[in-house]
Amino acid sequence: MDRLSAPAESLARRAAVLALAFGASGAAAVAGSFVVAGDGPAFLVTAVASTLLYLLPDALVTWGILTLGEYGRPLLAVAAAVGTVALFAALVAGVVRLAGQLNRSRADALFGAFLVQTVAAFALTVRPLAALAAGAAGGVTLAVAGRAVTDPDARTVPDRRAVLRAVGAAGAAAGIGWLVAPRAADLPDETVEDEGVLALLEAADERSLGVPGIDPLVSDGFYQVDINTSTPVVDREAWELTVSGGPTEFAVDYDDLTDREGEHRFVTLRCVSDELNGRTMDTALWTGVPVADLLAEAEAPAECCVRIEAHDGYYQGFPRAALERGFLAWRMNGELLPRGHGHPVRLLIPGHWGEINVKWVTGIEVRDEEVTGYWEERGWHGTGPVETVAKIHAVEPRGDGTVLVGGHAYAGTRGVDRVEVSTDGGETWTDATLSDRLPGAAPADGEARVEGVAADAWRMWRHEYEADEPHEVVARAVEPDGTVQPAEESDAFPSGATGWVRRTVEP
Ligand SMILES: Nc1nc2c(c(=O)[nH]1)N[C@H]1C(S)=C(S)[C@@H](COP(=O)(O)O)O[C@H]1N2
Ligand SMILES: [Mo]
Repeated sequence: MDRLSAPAESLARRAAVLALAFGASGAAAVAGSFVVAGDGPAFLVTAVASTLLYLLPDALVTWGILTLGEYGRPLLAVAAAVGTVALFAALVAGVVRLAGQLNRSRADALFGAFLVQTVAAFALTVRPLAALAAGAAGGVTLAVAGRAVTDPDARTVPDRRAVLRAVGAAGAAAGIGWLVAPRAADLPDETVEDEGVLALLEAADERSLGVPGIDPLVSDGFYQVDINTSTPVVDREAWELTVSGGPTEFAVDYDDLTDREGEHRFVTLRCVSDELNGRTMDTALWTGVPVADLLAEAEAPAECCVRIEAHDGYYQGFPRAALERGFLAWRMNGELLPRGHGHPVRLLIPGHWGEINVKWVTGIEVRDEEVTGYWEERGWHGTGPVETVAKIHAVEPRGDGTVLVGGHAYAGTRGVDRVEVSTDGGETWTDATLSDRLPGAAPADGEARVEGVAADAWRMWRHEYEADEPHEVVARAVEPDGTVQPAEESDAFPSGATGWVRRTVEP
């Protein structure tokens, strides 16, 4: 064997073994924090993901939202997990090296590793217990890896068993985490057999047009968009909504609110980041009370503007007039409002982009000047009324010379009166079949054009026609006053996508 290559080879081996052992220590720190924190805000990966989201340039976050869509969240989680393990591995590697340079003992090196991981975890999460668990798991993993890994004086190459022991320790921490980590308790099943709700859901079912591949009038799965890397868990017993800005501060708790007789409204939500033919638009039947009642009780002064606050640190500002037509909801399709959609109580603002429909709402403050919201500080303009859209989510050449197309159309509280379809790229137009309007309560000021009709809900459309050549199908919605959905195309950023949806059909 070549004499010269032997030391170089063992150096490389030593480096590789050390990297694996330190990596295992970093992974164990992550697992240790999971044991105590579970999938909550004290979990290291969640904290790193939130920090990343906070530090990343706004343009990059916006790009991520628009191009990654629903994959953005899991990708961020994976990147944060890898980054956290690497960070905590690098920290212990640095400490062990430093201990060697300072001629400290192995015990000092181990204690230093424990300390640096605990302090780093505390800095990221501000939770002492979860931070201690992270440092302890990381330190123990390093200790079991053996003398050759941590003894600053050791010149020997750690054997393969050192890595196996370290990986085993990290695996054990992960296993314990999987078994004992706290999980948010399921919401109690308090679905009430409310006749009003049942009748409305049945009406929605009956009025849905059967179009294969698209949701009925009440969405099967409601999209979720928020700034959180783990869904907030808010205890409804401790929850309170304060209304401030008036002579006296006013507060309601969950029982105060839900003891009131709730009304049921069908409301559609659409995120301002929704692409023209995107899928972040859905409809549910919500149970709650008008915000106007609460504002009156709180004797809120007649100022122009409001700032809304939420449990997750999210905030929004918009004109008070919009809030006056708003709704505070605690049920969704008859069930308790799910955690992901704002449990225990969320705000619904008719006809406006999703972002001001604040979930986990905790505060309403009346102000005498405009307030800038979370997304507006990041370049979006999403506090206003929605743009009109007719989506084309079903395109079905039937194979017998006919084609079925269909989708949902939404124009906020302006309402959809007709949907027109063109099968020649926009030359000629035909009226599509439209679902009957959904019934139910309307916003407080009677913005609904027709009494007893949901003022802020989408409609479904479908159209069947004959075609045997490839062609382009186009759809556009028309409002009751004759306003046609604008043809001019613009991107979702910053104030919502516009234009007509076009799809190529090959029968
Ligand atoms: N507290 C809070 N409320 C929030 C958000 C948030 O991040 N935090 N996101 C808003 C955005 S951008 C949208 S589009 C809607 C989405 O509501 P959903 O998740 O119930 O569909 O919630 C809004 N309310
Ligand atoms: Mo949104």
